Amino acid sequence: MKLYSYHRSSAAYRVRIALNLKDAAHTLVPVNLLTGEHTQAPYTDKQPQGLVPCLETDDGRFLSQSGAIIQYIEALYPQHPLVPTDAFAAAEVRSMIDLIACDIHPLDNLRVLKYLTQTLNVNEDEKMQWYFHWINKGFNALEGQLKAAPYSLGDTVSLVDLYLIPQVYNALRFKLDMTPYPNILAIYNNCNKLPAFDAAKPENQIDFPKAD
Ligand SMILES: N[C@@H](CCC(=O)N[C@@H](CS)C(=O)NCC(=O)O)C(=O)O
Repeated sequence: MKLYSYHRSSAAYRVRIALNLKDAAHTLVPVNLLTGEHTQAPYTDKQPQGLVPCLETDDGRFLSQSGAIIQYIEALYPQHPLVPTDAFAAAEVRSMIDLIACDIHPLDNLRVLKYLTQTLNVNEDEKMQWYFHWINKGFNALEGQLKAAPYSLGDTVSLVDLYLIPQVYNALRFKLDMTPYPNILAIYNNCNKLPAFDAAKPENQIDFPKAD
């Protein structure tokens, strides 16, 4: 399998963690979001939305959307399941990952922040106000739902951790005050002690800029 990835992409970061946790053989192919490589062919022939990540399967098929890609990886590698078998617990996982993937991530995504500044002429301060508003709303709701002992659902790493850790990484990069979120921060620190999470970090990717 090949994963088309960008070091700082939260959506690609989720998939990188899944591939590492499952010990799935794969190659990472960097796509440069800063030069706009993702918005042009040949990348858009693989991912028509012009977003990362995209997975190329061993038989040459392409799959978009991090959630769908993780679902495929989970089906290929069912060992160490990322979702509990209990119906309610599985739905709770879905509820928490949707909170991150649908209600935080798209609002604070690069293309949305760029649209605010470049098309709507929002200034840098207002852009950051927007960013913090949506991430705080999401983290406030999530903080109380997490078990934080040591991972999002308790003793076992789950899909929630795969979505949470990249979102926290992004928040820390933008210097979000994490004081109101001790559970979220504890889970972040605990997950990052695991090799699968560590190897998936932006700074451990081959396309991470040397000067950063
Ligand atoms: N729902 C998509 C989101 C993908 C997405 O938004 N990717 C971002 C990086 S995290 C991207 O490619 N952004 C390019 C841009 O904003 O121009 C998924 O989960 O795969």
